Amino acid sequence: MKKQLIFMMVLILSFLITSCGNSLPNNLEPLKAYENCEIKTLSEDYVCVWADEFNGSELDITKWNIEVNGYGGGNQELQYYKEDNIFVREGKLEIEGRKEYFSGKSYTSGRINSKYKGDFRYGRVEFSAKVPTGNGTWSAVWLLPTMNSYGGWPNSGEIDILEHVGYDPNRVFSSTHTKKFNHLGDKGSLTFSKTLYEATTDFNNYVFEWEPGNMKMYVNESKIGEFNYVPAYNQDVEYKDVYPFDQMFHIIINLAIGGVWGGVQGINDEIFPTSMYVDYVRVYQKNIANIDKTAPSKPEKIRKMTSLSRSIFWNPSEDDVMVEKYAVYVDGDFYKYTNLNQIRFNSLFPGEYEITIEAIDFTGRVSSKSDKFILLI
Ligand SMILES: [Ca+2]
Ligand SMILES: [Ca+2]
Repeated sequence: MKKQLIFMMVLILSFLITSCGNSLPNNLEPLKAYENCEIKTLSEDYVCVWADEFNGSELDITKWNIEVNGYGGGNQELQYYKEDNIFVREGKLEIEGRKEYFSGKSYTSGRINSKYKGDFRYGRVEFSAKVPTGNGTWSAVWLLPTMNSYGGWPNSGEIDILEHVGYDPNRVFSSTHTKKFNHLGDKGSLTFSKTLYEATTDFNNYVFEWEPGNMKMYVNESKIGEFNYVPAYNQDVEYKDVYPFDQMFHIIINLAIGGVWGGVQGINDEIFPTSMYVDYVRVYQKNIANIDKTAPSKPEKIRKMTSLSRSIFWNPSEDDVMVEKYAVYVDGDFYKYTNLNQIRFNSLFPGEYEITIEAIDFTGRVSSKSDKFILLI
């Protein structure tokens, strides 16, 4: 009897400790650092959640898929991607481009991706890479959407953290591709470049920081470019058409040969074999459960979009960490969540509606409701 009582008391006590220890509205837990990441935290904000230090003697296929094909990447590239062009040695990934006939192609090389093995939504990707030089190489470390929630390429987006072509050795490029802005469309992709004399001679540290509505690329701590969702400049489309970057993405590393960009100045066969190297890839995410303390600010300045019918946007709410989404209400009833500060009311009949909006952060904290906005459809 006494034993049972003590057991009960311990149970109640531990329940109390558990319920007091985490008072976040959505019970979000702190992140645990991935143990095989060489740098497990960056300040108190970021925790390493996925990494490959390339320390073994072969590619870790629990983290990567090896692509084998002669498809040309959709860019008329000339390589056949094979497994035996990919090495892990001396603590680094090496992808070797060769002048080698294989299955109808004149060159071979390698491409790996982390789909379903390293997929994430928001965070910070950091890697160290050295890329080859000489006409014909086209190196890239980039991201593609895991689920294509908004449709096939380019509608679900593409994020190129690092692209480099061998005929332009001292420059690195960062780009995004979307339905509205892509390299096959009349508006082109959105691209930044930076002069980097050491791109092909040294390992350089590349960083991609990704938050809702904002993405920044850096090399050696100096910014290459920044991509933001600005609805005022895109009043003709829903946010997903210019900024589908609110879903899971995964990493791709490849060395292409030739193609619509890499092959612009031809291919110098004298450069082969030649390799791109990656020392590590680390993915960090903000330890939101530990650092988020306050609710977002009230959504402000709701207004109608000028060229897209039945659509509104508003100023993004401020938060101490990040706003995850907005809850949109029509005549006081919940209508829909939207991840960025824009929505189209596809299912409303013509009429007059009273719209209110709340901002919600990743801990589930909710802002106060916006002022009412009268929408005429
Ligand atoms: Ca390494
Ligand atoms: Ca917050």
